[in-house]
Amino acid sequence: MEKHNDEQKKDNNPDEEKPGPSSENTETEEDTEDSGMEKVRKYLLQKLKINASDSESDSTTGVLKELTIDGIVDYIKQIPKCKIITMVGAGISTSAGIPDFRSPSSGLYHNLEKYNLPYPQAVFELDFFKENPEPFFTLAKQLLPEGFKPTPSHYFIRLLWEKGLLFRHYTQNIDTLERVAGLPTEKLVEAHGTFHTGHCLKCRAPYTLEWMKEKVLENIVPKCEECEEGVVKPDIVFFGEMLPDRFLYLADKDFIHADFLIIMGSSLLVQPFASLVDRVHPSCPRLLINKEKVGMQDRISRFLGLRQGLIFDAKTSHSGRDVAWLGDCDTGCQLLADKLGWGEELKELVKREHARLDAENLSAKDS
Ligand code: CNA
Repeated sequence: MEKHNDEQKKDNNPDEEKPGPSSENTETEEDTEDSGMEKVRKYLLQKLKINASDSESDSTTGVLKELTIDGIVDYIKQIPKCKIITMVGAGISTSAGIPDFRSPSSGLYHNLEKYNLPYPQAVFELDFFKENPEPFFTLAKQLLPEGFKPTPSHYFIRLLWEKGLLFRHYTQNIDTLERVAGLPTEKLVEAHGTFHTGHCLKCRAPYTLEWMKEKVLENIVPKCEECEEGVVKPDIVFFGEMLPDRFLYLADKDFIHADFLIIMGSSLLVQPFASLVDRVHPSCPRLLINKEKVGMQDRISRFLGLRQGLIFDAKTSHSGRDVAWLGDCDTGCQLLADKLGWGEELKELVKREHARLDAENLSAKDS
């Protein structure tokens, strides 16, 4: 299989031989402009102390037969025990009834006006929360995992695990739906924390989701019963807080070993999560399943030839490895499952698990 992209190498290789004197006469205006730009590019790489190995010059692409879902399905099928990492955001939970942040009109940020915030993000900022926790808890009612059922996208990820293909699942979501869908905790990295547990901000006393739910659903700001002073905050990561150690440790270890990366339902706007797409090997194909294209390489990275961001405009599989499938996550996952020969299995799994959760919810209400 062709792994090297010689054309790209030639374009980006800073050590490339310069044309000799004999070629000088034939140099066109365009060539002069190109070599001028190349000089600027090299100068900037040097100034910014960017290592050649961070640039695209050593990239090895061309592992997909075609830059389509079919190309991806072929690729997964041909690698025994393909190690797949999934990276997701709020978009995989919207069909469960949980709004995302940024979708126009339905996203949470769009609907925050009533909370009189200085700016929408303040609701998830630690300093603001310490002063004024009420807007967060009012909003938390919409996000709390109360009666929400995982979506076909969640069960697709579970199916990847059951097939022995899921290397790790990285989620920005705090709704715990991966746990409800039955993903084992060792496969799960909750990058932005979770509602599953909470702690008092003053004395760090731990609290369960059930305890927190009771308060939030009754519109009470949860106060610590130990120190009787601190507010109890769910263990979700606010702006201004460190990400969980598990995320930092595993992200460093996992990504370079992945054979394939799937990104779903995220705007890829929150760092450092978004830049995980760059941690896989340069030859690792990446599939985005989302309503819109996101996480694309910016113009400066492109100019400098840096391997940063997704590149969907490659014309051939020889020069690219990224595929964008635009649409609803659940539909995209079902399509992928169909093409992998697991379509009926996925439908059955969703049906069975939803029936089980409905029965559980019913008996919880009765008791
Ligand atoms: P976001 O910034 O709101 O982006 C969501 C992305 O998903 C957008 O690109 C949408 O176009 C896309 N999208 C929405 N619905 C679908 C769908 N059905 N099919 C395909 N694509 C869809 O959310 P991110 O996750 O990127 O932002 C990170 C924040 C959001 C994290 O810190 C989360 O904690 C936070 N968040 C989590 C939840 C949750 O846990 N369910 C809900 C809302 C926000």
